[in-house]
Amino acid sequence: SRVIFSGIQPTGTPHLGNFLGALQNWVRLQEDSQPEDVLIYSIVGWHSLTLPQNPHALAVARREMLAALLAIGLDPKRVIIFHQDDNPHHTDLSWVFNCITPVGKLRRMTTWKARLATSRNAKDESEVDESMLNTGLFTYPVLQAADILLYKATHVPVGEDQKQHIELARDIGDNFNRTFRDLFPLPAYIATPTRRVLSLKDPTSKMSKSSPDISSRILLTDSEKEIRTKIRSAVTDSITGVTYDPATRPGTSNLLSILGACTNEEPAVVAKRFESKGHGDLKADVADAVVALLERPRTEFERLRGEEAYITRIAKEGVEKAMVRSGATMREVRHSVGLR
Ligand code: AQP
Repeated sequence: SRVIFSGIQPTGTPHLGNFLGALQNWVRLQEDSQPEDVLIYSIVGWHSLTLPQNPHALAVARREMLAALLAIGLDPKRVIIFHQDDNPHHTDLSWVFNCITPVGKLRRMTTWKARLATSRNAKDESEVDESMLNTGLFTYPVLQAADILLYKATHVPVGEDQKQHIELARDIGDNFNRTFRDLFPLPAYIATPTRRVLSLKDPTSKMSKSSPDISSRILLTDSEKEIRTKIRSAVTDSITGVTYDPATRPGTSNLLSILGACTNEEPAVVAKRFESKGHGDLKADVADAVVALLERPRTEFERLRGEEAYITRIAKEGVEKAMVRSGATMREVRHSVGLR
């Protein structure tokens, strides 16, 4: 039997990248699961504090993220959905893990290196000083390891950008097992068919909730009109014709992989259909496909976001189920380290 764990930060409305890179797969796993499998999906509020958040906006996004997870088709009768910050065991285990994780290992995380580089716009990473970045950003992957291992997860479906963090979680679990006792199965990363969805405005970086440019991403809640406008204004290139070449034509290739994700085809195969056509035709087809893909989640979300009492009840039932499992693990952990 499998224990599947994944999480998403309540840092804003989920976008097409979150949906194709992670959330759609969460639903597929629910549909394909066996009765003995356990699926646990968490809204990881503690993680979102690593970057400055507007407290009011965070509170709204936190509640709406739960509505969004239900809107995409996750069924709280079949999977555990809960707020990480409702369950104190996550920070408890994260502390234990902090105490067995070398600083050098965290310095090697590419997400940390990227933060360092952008914070100083530095060319040479070795010259950057860390004094301006908060400690939470640095130890974030340790908290993520705790999220996963707390439930003794065996499989973790996340976007490609998170792969190195799953390897770290395996490392930390292995370290605990060898230092204390064999407690944690080592989790495997589950790849999603769609890898990285890129920003519509800067196709060298990923589509992201926290980008200040709202037209760089398509939200799960966007209307048909908004989706069409955003895709029409997506940055491509001035080369005639359509070919799939992510290195030299990132914008065009991003549109091809979005369309391929919707039609279940390889982007290079999609490109063949547009050989004698132009960017305008491609964008029109991408827009049609995305509108169709997001139609149901969007209407469901509009319906659910107003159902406050229902959302609150689902959150409460979810964390109760989660804590039965995490409580058992924390008793074992405390026993193992000597804090009984
Ligand atoms: N552009 C993307 N393409 C494919 N997958 C993506 N994911 C995020 N962006 C893309 C995947 O979505 C899941 C949830 O992500 P998260 O909320 O935990 O944080 P993130 O990866 O940092 O996502 P964002 O949208 O960029 O949020 P902010 O701007 O707040 O940091 C993960 O499985 C992730 O891989």
